[in-house]
Amino acid sequence: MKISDFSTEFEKKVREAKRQFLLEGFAIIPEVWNIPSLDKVLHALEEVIASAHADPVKWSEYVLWQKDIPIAQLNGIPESKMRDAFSQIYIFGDIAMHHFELRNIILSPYCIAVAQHILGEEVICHFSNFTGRAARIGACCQWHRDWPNSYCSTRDGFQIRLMICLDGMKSGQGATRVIPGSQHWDNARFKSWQRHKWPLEAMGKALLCPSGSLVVLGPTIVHGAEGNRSSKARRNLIAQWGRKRDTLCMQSVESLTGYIPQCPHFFTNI
Ligand SMILES: O=C(O)CCC(=O)C(=O)O
Repeated sequence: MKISDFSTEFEKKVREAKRQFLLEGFAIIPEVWNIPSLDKVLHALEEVIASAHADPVKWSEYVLWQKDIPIAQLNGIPESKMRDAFSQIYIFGDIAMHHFELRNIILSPYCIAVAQHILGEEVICHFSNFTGRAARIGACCQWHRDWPNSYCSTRDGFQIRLMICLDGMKSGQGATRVIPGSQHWDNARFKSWQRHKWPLEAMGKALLCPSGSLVVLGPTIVHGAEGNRSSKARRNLIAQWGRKRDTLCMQSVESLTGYIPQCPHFFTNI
């Protein structure tokens, strides 16, 4: 796909996303993929998830189960559903490595174009994962910033997370929440705010979007995610991208670490 193959509607959405990102530290690009085109991706994801359930020991290097996260993240799940909650996948690391359909969507021209337009120059992929929030028993994720972090950080903080929202995110479905304005806080302000342990549901703004949307999170926007209490799963594929020229610190190298797109998809900066 060349840049000339993008629809004007997509180009308009990406330009709008950059405007939103510069102002708010995050952006929502609705309906980048249509539902039929997500079918094969969901099918691939279900296949990979089924393999992990069938042989957890074999997949232990990649999978973080809900049984292994702090119990507070499962608050609100009834005792009778805890066993089931424990057996859900929270994060599946290096997800692009496990199926070509997953790699294809994570490295799709849409994602590359968004990463390049937002970061404003040649980009490099850092890592990918699947973040799951199962229907009714999906865990929450506490308030945090993505930069700096001990798993994978650029030295100077020029990095973004792209979340492909396969099921969309509705209220009560484990939507990501952000604290507007927090991208400008210095670290001391963030740390003192974090000490209050603010509840997730009551604070900030939920990033609601339909299936097939792409959410962009900047490095310092404070965010978390509600537990999923709805009857629909909330499955996101996440990739972190940075500028090609930046120094990267990584705990372990993934299959997409260092991937540089061969075909640039720049939009002019108008
Ligand atoms: O799953 C989410 O909604 C948020 C993911 C997240 O916090 C992250 O990738 O840093």
